[in-house]
Amino acid sequence: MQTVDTYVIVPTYNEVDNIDELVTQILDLPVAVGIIVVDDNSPDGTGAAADKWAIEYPEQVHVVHRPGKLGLGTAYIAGFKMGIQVLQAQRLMTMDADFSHNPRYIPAMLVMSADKHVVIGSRYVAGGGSKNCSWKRIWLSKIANLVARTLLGLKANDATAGFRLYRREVLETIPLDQIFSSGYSFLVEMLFMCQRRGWQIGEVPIVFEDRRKGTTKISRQEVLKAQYTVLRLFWRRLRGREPRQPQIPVSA
Ligand SMILES: Nc1nc2c(ncn2[C@@H]2O[C@H](COP(=O)(O)OP(=O)(O)OP(=O)(O)O)[C@@H](O)[C@H]2O)c(=O)[nH]1
Ligand SMILES: [Mg+2]
Repeated sequence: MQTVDTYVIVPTYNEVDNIDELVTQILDLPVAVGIIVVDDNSPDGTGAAADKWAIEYPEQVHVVHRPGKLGLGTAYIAGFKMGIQVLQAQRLMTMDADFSHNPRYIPAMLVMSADKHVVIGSRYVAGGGSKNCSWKRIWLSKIANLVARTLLGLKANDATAGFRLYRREVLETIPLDQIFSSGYSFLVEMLFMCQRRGWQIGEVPIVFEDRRKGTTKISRQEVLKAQYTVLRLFWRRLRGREPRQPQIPVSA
């Protein structure tokens, strides 16, 4: 078996209907990737379902258990720490558990990571798109992207996507414990930090599909919190608190 140096972080909260199929599909990919499930003590038993995979595939599947719902952003951070400090990962990916992010795009994202430090699975580049999403969901995403790109100067076309790959050296420069957002706006804050530090960002087209099973965790409160995060980062940008570094060349 190939040694695993890339792990996909999958934050879960009540994803018992999705987790088995997702782990199966990731392990079946023609590339060697491991999985770090970060479960927030899901009442539906997702954590226990993930544990069964970790027992069967101790090299590839790892589970971080947290005591309660602590937010998407902090779940990613817990996964990054596990990947960097414990598993010595060279690349860490993030994706949702609900099949909105199809694992079939992982190989193409890995290929692009040879030339880019951060790779986004993107709805808004040629070949990408959204399937079966309500107009409300599509507009929420489009407006969030427009605002983040305009106020923060983000260059990526899909700045709010949760399907990403970060090379290890990128994560080593980001002060994870200082990230302000605990929820969905973590994604915007993280991208802002990566871009300002000069890391090169690429996008692979993906078709985002609305979740088939389970329920959304995005609340009105999350949307408000995201607006606050963007304004806070905009203020930091205006005050020159996050100086723009020159682009860093990509090494092999
Ligand atoms: N560990 C953890 N996972 C979370 C938390 N909130 C959301 N998630 C997971 O993060 C991923 C994205 O959440 P979703 O509810 O699907 O949000 P979304 O994809 O933006 O919204 P939908 O389009 O409605 O599915 C899913 O795998 C969730 O189970 C949380 O507080 N803790
Ligand atoms: Mg989802």
